[in-house]
Amino acid sequence: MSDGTINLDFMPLSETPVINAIEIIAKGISKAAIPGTIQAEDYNAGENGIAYNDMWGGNEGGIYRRDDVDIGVTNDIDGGYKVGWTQDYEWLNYDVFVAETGFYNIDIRTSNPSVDWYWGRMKLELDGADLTSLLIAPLTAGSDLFDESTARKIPLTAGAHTLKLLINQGGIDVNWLRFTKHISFDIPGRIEAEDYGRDGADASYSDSSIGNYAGWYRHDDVDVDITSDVGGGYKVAWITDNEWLKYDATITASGTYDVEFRVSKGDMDDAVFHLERDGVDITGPITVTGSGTYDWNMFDTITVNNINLEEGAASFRIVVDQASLDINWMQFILMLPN
Ligand SMILES: [Ca+2]
Ligand SMILES: [Ca+2]
Ligand SMILES: [Ca+2]
Ligand SMILES: [Ca+2]
Repeated sequence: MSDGTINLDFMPLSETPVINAIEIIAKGISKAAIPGTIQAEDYNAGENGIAYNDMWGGNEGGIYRRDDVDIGVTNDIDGGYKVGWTQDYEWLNYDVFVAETGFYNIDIRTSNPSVDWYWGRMKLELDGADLTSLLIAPLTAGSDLFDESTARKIPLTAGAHTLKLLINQGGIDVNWLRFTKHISFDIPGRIEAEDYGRDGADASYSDSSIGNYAGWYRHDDVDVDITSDVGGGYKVAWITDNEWLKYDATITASGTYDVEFRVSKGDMDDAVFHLERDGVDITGPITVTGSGTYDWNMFDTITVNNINLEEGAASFRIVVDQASLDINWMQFILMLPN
């Protein structure tokens, strides 16, 4: 056995050796290492309601483990097994060990063949506290075709923890969860609007309404919603006058940049915002013309040219002077290196 210990306890010598007892000590699933990849099917050993929550008795797939969690074989990139046949509010617990306190990116590899792009909700909790708020499993063309949703820059403390994957809306299959160290938002590159800092109100953001109105992705006061824009993911929405969002990044190359902003403006009025680096306005006022479509998932890319950036650590702040608009991401493109 590679996964446990068998102790054979013999009686004292007699004419014929007799096996008195066979003790099998199951090692169980050892604590999963973070950073690292946790296979969905390697949830904790234990009873339904403690190690996991599964609505129907037995393993529908009949493979790999013999409790109530439903496990199937997958032909996904790394093969192996997946947790499938998921129902609303099922969950799986994982004992994990975080090597080092810091920020991590978390990728969850799922299939989601549902017909509506806003289905497939899940979230992660750590030691009973919300870790990611609601995440969306990207739509895939079949139940064995997978894609990843990513939560970026999640703070974790070193040591042993219990991680819970909660499936709020079933119908998805889960292959694995991957934890990697978050280094920095590198520029040139893209920063998702929803990945503003994690230092709280007045340090990383200013938001005039308590709580996340839509409840997706983050669990502070910024209002983060999902979007059907190209690439999907999340957007910051319900922005009001003078709200702002801050992003710590590393500029790896000095030069002249184009900065693209992916924004939507569903109503008739114009919106105005600007971008600051380390407290200095680097774009001047940027006007977003009202589309009058009242479809806040119709995004446009606005490009601001000739922004000079020196390399080094940078704190960017998007300040909305006149609301409202929704913001999906901003992208820094190096046009002319210094
Ligand atoms: Ca079951
Ligand atoms: Ca797996
Ligand atoms: Ca709010
Ligand atoms: Ca986004």
